[in-house]
Amino acid sequence: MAREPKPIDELTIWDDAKAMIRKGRAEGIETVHERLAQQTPHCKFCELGTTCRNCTMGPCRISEKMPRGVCGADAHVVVARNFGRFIAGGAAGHSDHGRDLIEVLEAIVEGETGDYRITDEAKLRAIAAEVGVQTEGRAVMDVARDVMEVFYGDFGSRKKEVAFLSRVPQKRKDIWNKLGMTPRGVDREIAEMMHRTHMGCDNDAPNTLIHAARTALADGWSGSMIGTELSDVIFGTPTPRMSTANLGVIKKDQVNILVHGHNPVVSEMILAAAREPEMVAKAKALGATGINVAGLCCTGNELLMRQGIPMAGNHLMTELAIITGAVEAIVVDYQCIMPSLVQISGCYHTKFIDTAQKARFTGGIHFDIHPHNALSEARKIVEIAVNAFAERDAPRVDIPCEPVEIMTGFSNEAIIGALGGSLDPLVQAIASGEIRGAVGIVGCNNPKFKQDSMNVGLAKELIKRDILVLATGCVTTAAGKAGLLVPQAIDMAGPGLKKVCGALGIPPVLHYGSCVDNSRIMQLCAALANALGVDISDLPVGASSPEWYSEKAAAIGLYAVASGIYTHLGHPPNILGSTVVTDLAVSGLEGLVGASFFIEPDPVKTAEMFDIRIRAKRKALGLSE
Ligand code: SF4
Ligand code: MSK
Repeated sequence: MAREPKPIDELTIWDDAKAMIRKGRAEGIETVHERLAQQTPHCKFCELGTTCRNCTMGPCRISEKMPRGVCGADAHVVVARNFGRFIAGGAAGHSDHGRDLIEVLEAIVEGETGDYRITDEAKLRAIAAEVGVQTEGRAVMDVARDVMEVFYGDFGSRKKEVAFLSRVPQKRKDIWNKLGMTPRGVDREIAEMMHRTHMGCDNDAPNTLIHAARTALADGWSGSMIGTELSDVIFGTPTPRMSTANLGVIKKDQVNILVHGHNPVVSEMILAAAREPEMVAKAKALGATGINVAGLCCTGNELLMRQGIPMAGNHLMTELAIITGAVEAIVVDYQCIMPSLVQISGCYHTKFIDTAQKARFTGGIHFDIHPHNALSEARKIVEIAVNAFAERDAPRVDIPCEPVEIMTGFSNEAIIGALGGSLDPLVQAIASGEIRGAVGIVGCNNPKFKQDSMNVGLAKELIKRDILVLATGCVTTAAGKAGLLVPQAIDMAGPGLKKVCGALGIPPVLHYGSCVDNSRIMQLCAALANALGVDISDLPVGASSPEWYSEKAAAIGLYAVASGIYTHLGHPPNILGSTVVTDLAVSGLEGLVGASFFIEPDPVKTAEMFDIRIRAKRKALGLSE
């Protein structure tokens, strides 16, 4: 029997969220929390990962009484196959996002768009040199064309390794080569995972997991990394700037447009159109004081990092933002967009607008956006939003709080700039113990957790221990709302971190970008390891996805581990039905790649685990613990 939804106080740590869940319930609007209650308890076989529907001799459920599927597959094979496909899904999402940026670069190079351009030529030339493209004395478009070809090549089958492995320490590459884990091509590894998990192929769980790691590495060191780097080239490399966050960024007197999804290609155009004086004049003619473009999830992070737009919320705030009754349009690209947003938009005057052929929503208004028509289509979208302002039902508007300040825009280039041009001061701060280590806290919300309790709780516990936190994805908004993304947050940090961040005028939790921008963290770790002449697994660093939900987050976790980074998850993926797979994930991988996962739902205990790990890594490097 379905369960009753939990009391509101148990669902989230945020007052703005509580107010909107309450308003939604009063107005008869169902959200993720009600639907989770309806779906609980979940299927036990699926939770354990022991159900298989990879062929029509099944579907099969593996248990003590029924230890093998119709084909003979046991629990280990079934769990490994399911996990492998889960990882392939995540890698496909990030990497297809990366490919879309290559297509925009191609449109620029071929002169097929005037809406996009190369904004950061220096970065283009820098990455060209890293992937073996000649730059000296060459015109920018010639360099861009060759970079485009190299990156398209990363998606194919002709390479021995993807291009950005040029960044990886040789010791790490040797490990991958020995294990057969070197990512050769993004689409190749994903396709091979689908092949291996067909009935009658890879029936050895550890072998399937090695390929899962290779698939994830193709995501982290290619698909995602290309997404990040080309976004910087096209839209500009982020630099530190101030902005605001929480539902209070939605303005009562303005046309509010929320951009949601992951890829900045469309949302940058929406912002550009909304800033055009003619469009603002139209909004004013209808009684609004302006047009406010605010972000949700990672498209929000992308525009926040580069343009400083305000951030309305993370994953579990997306439905609640509409319930304010003050959103004229929600414009989406792809990934993490709950289909329920269409229904909730329909309860208000909100227009739900989808923009990607590969992410259509029944009931949404569709615009087919491509590089050649992006800005003109964006203008039509903004006009729809402006006109919707006249349909707003004023008595139903409730914006529950005032926004809080945040600092954003921490790319590696910005960090190196702030450090005076090299990583040396960071290396010295780590060596002296002022910064004892660093942990990337990344990923999502999941209604199975009290929203952001782990995301925020862990960040606070780590900075207290002089461990620098780099945040991406939906953790960024959580950290911002908790006051951790402003320089004054050093008051919550330990003495060493307080000193270093205070001197630089930066927060102890750095907003490092969107989900694909975890590649920035990987690049930083590789650069630190290269600077010290060690492997990534030797560094006093860690990664965590406390409240993760998505296939993409699992792929991120796996490429972090395979890169040598000890990685925490707040709850396990659906693998517990196999001791072989579970043991490999939480311990066996340590012997193979020098890192493993650990699962822990408590933020204090998690921080303690990281502390122990960082102490051990520091000691092995000959540093004070
Ligand atoms: Fe069952 Fe094997 Fe078919 Fe899976 S592949 S559904 S375990 S028969
Ligand atoms: S949006 S993958 S809920 S971080 Fe990147 Fe947030 Fe997780 Fe989506």
